[in-house]
Amino acid sequence: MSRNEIVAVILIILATLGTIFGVFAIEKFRLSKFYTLQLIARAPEHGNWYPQEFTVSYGKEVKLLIRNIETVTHGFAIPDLGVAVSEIKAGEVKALSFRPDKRGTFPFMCTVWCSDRHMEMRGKITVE
Ligand SMILES: [Cu+2]
Repeated sequence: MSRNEIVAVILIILATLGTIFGVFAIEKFRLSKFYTLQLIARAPEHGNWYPQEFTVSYGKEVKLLIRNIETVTHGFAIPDLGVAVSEIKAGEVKALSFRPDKRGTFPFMCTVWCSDRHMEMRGKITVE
């Protein structure tokens, strides 16, 4: 390969990496601007909720984006705060918002029987 060809290859690699990182950066910015948090829904044997614990502010609107990256349906509920999404189908993304009116740490959980370990598909939300 000539020197020019090597330079060309390096430039192509840099342009490709730049595009990939750029897309991720935009996605991250978009999420942080419009949503408080992105929650990934997975059965316990595949990683469980991610994050499994998170903190939000009392009285301030919380916008959640729940992403079910699996091939089974999940549900979502925070009973103490009166929040529930009955079904998040495989591959589906659901947005919801609520205003926490209680301080403390509360459990959230999956509400659809999704695996043998469904009962372990739980997490904790803290309102402070
Ligand atoms: Cu589930």
